[in-house]
Amino acid sequence: LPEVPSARPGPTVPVLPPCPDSPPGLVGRLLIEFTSPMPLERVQRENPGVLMGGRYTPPDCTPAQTVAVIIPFRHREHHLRYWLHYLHPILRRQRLRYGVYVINQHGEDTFNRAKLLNVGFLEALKEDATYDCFIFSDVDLVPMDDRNLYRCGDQPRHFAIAMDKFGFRLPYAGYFGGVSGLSKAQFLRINGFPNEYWGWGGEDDDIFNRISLTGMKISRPDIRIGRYRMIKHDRDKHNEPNPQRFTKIQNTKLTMKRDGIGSVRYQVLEVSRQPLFTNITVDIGRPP
Ligand code: UDH
Repeated sequence: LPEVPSARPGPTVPVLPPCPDSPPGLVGRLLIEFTSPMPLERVQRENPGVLMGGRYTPPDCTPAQTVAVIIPFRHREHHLRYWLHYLHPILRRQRLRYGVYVINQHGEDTFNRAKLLNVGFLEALKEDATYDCFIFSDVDLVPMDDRNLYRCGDQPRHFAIAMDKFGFRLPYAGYFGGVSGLSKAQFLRINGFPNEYWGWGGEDDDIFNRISLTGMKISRPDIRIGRYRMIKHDRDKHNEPNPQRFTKIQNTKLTMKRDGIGSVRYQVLEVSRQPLFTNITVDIGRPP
């Protein structure tokens, strides 16, 4: 009888099935409150599957995307603990492969949210070149429903559409603030975000303009699902409303070509991998 060559046994690599479009373990509406104290040790204990730097990969399936969650930050440690407490379990149930990046503005000069988000995009990619979806989230916003999936789609996504502080409604049709998501390609197509909005306001409208001007449309969840609680706070120091914002948002078409991810200048002062997130402290300069 002819001898049939036997297949050589090699190392077995378990091949996990693709993660389902609708994750089976979601619970829907969530009870969100910010009254009980939230020590970081407790949040760590609750999330043993989250690796150093705030990285997570589902154990039972292969996600289609790798998601970098980018948080603009300064002096909000107390909010960050609630955010981590609520978001890690939600993102795990959503079967995401993700990492959490806190982009911490160094010093006490005027805050610049959009520039920090640009820094987050570049620095996350330096950590892991496979990131292909970027979710930009304020530190004080927690979704009230885990069916609001933190993923990217074929259009830029606005997640925080029904916040408690706006009576669970969109405040105006072009609102794109709070929590948004763009694929890497969508982000690059709009030249990233503006670097020249110092202080509070306008940068989210500029981003909305960039998206419209490049022929894309905002995608949003159902209004019953895109609900958020915001942690109540007073206005921060050094983030006063920017009086230039009204004129600046008239000029996005002219400014977006020169001001964006292609022109962002900054200096990273420290990258530190914490148990539940990666902290990147950055000097982004000050307004001219
Ligand atoms: N942020 C910081 N530190 C700051 C300023 C802003 O971390 O000093 C970040 C943080 O992620 C925050 C986001 O930027 O969620 C947006 O800033 P914001 O929360 O100040 O903006 P929002 O529109 O509030 O939510 C404006 C001040 C409202 C004062 C209302 C008083 N009742």
